[in-house]
Amino acid sequence: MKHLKFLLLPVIGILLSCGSDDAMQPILQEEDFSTDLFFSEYVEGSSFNKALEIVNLTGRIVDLNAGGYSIRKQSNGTGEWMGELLLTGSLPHRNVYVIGNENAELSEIINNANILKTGAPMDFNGNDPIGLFKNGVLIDIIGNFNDPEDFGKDVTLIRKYDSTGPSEEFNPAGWETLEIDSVNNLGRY
Ligand SMILES: [Ca+2]
Ligand SMILES: [Ca+2]
Repeated sequence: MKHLKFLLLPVIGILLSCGSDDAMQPILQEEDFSTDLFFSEYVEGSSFNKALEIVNLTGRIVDLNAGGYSIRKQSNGTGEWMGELLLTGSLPHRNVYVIGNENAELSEIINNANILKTGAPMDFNGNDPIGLFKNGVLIDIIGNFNDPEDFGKDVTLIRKYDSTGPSEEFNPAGWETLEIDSVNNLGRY
């Protein structure tokens, strides 16, 4: 026993010094987390092949229902935000959440979807701004509010990896454009 005590004391001393040393803490925060969820992908494909993807880089599990997250669109870039779709379920850090049009023909959309929806807001066709809302407040947007011009027709848009947070202003330079019906990136980030 005497030997054991002798051996343990230095170990306990090291543990105590680590616990009280604030310099040890930043190791857990090396990653730059985003302030909130944001859109990571937009699929405006042929027929009903339409999908949206949201990524969680916040560093925590997000309860979508409790957080009051929803999707809306501004039909043809005019009028009020409409077609609210409430999001449900929990989204772990580094995971994505896919919303698909229920009538999509591409299996990648159907199989990767967390929610399938017919009609608004999943009936966008290139000139309908799409908003991510939190408790009714816009936090991220694809397209230009109050602008009826096409911004995303017959394309897949992928958020570039240097875009690391939500934005209330659409910045086309922050998105990579892929050809129509590109769905290989859906369901992953
Ligand atoms: Ca439209
Ligand atoms: Ca993706």
